[in-house]
Amino acid sequence: MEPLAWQDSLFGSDPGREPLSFEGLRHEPLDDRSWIDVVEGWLPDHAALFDELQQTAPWAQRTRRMWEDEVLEPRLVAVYGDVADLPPSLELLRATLSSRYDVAIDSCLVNLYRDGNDAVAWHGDTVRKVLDLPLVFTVSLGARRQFLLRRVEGGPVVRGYTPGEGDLVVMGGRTQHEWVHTVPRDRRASGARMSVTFRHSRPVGTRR
Ligand SMILES: O=C(O)CCC(=O)C(=O)O
Repeated sequence: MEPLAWQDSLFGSDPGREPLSFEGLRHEPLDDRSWIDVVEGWLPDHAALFDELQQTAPWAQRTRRMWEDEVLEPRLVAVYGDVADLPPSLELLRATLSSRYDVAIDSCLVNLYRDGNDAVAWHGDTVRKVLDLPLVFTVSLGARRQFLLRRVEGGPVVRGYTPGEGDLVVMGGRTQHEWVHTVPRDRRASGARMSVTFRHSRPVGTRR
């Protein structure tokens, strides 16, 4: 793959910052059943992981059925179905999040938004079909992009974030059932972004 550019912000990386610390965590309820946790700059050295994954991850562009047509998804994805195959850099993130949230994270999918034309449409994650209260963890690498939430039945955007540059966003409670999220197209995006997403298939609190 051609190297992808993303523009480091003047205030982005803070090399003095403790990596993978939850000290600055903000717990932000969406309502009384759903919530978002945010840790800005959770992975200060996000650029190194961006470069590593760009070169080594099993990238694919999937298709999606739209009426009669097969259309290409507007982003690349790399799926690690078996977490035993994770490279050490991703295993460290997985183990840290598993331990903090007391959950057996057992899959990892990385999205690559090559530029502002890449996006993901409004959706709730399919893990909601097997879990009542799923956690979905996202570590953002590279450029910032909008990440928006609205209620599943429709209506306006209720919450917006601009994750990138090592931020951690965790969706919890009933978020996948009662809310939907999107990363919309953005012609002003400053460059490429990756989202490293982690999911689990057994309830929280059943790690062993
Ligand atoms: O890139 C993001 O932050 C969201 C990714 C997402 O919605 C997904 O993988 O289902």
